[in-house]
Amino acid sequence: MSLFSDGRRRELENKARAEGRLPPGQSLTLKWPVLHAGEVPHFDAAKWDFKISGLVDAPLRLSWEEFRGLPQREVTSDFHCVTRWSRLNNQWKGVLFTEVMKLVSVKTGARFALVLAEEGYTANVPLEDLLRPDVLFAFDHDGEPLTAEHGGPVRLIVPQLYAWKSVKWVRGFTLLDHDQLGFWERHGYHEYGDPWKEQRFSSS
Ligand SMILES: Nc1nc2c(c(=O)[nH]1)N[C@H]1C(S)=C(S)[C@@H](COP(=O)(O)O)O[C@H]1N2
Ligand SMILES: [Mo]
Repeated sequence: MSLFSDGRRRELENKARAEGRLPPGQSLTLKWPVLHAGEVPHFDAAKWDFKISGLVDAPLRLSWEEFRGLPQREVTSDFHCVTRWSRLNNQWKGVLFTEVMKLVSVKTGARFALVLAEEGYTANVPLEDLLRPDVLFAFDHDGEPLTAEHGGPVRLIVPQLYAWKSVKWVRGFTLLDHDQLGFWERHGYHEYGDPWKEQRFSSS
């Protein structure tokens, strides 16, 4: 990185810190690192589906065309990775989590979701967190379709939690009455992951 661009980065970082936009222990990146376990999966629209299961009156399965055809919204939010970088003001476009929830009838007792992705990646998130108005299944980032390495064609975005909860290549979720640990959470990451409380690792 050139001295000029790092000077600019540090200037913006100080501003973000002063405005309370940077959680503790995070530094600002103007780039967008790529981070995931395993390979970038191959996308085949004909085989792709989105499934909602668990504590719903009837399980739901949507094809790519059906999912893609749901009403879309734009949301701007910040993205905080547990490896200590934050990327601010990301413009996401996609289907709000609450929009998808209009298609199912949730059974009483549903309190957690296990979000499911290609290749067996999972992340657990309380249902209450997913119902926030800025949580969405994003197709676009900063006006461009998401690249495959960033989770395209569609990824979940949960801005208020560390980015490992923002599941790339998402394929659905299961609603549960208890918290079931996902991939990183089983490997020692915090079960909730609030960046403002630095909930990076599990204490147990
Ligand atoms: N399916 C899947 N989603 C994932 C991951 C992964 O390994 N697999 N890694 C998570 C982590 S740790 C981070 S920081 C973000 C990174 O997203 P990015 O590569 O677009 O920056 O994706 C999250 N979503
Ligand atoms: Mo991460």
